[in-house]
Amino acid sequence: MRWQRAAVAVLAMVLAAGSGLGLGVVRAAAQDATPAAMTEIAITITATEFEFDGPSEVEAGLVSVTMDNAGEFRHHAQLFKIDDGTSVDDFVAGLETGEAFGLGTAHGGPATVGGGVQTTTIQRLDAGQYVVLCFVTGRDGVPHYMKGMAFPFTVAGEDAGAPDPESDLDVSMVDYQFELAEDSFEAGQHVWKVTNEGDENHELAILKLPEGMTADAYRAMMMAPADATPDAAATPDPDAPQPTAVGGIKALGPGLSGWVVADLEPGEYVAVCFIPDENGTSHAMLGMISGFTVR
Ligand SMILES: [Cu+2]
Repeated sequence: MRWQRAAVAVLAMVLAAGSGLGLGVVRAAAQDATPAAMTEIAITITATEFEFDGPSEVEAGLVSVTMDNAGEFRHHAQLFKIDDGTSVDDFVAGLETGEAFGLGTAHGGPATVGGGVQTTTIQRLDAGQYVVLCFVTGRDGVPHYMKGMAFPFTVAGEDAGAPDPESDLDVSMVDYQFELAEDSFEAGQHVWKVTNEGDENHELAILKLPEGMTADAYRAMMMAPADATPDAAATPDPDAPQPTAVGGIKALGPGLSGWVVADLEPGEYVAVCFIPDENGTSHAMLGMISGFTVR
């Protein structure tokens, strides 16, 4: 409840900044220990079917990004920094062929959650042109970014050099596995520092497994070839309880770190990377599924 109110307050500040200063640089003051207040610069991106809304200009530095999924479908907010000399339109057009991935750098952002859920990640953004994208794909096979969920914003100014957020769980991602410092921890808010130490883009999606499903069972389900589609864990029995996407951090380029502010209830979970390799094989199928327990 406190979290929701704070996010509304941040959104109000965003709107106030937008109306008072034209499309001014957004800077929210830290107020309490809510996820958005862990950094001096905080933005909220609202996801609905099928668009994003958020500030068009953000101050450079350590930025907390809260995605408010105000829609009914699952959405995420993948940040990309677009290389100088490439337009947002050209970048988005190049996503279909994969060409775009050579024209920008994956910079994290909140991973998939269901409708009505807010989720926060923190990442260091330097000046440049960015775009937020949702790659979630419905039954029609059309990714949401092609339906309008591609939102450009610019980052301006110099990174003031705020220290990294304090984290209590470190995860490194390599090609192709997760290395979790701990695989069992207590419920409540934790800050995960996620670092890509591999040579490819990786993400850390957090899925809560349904009662009775183990990480091994989830892995076996994903390995069933026809069912392993990105961001849609299918099972042979369509009525069987499904894992629930509860956040995490979207793809980070090699060498980058991001922070996940996770508040998980007790249960069995998996960390999964659904990014495809050059042959289109999900990293999940190459080993990027790690089980963990929240007590
Ligand atoms: Cu990966």
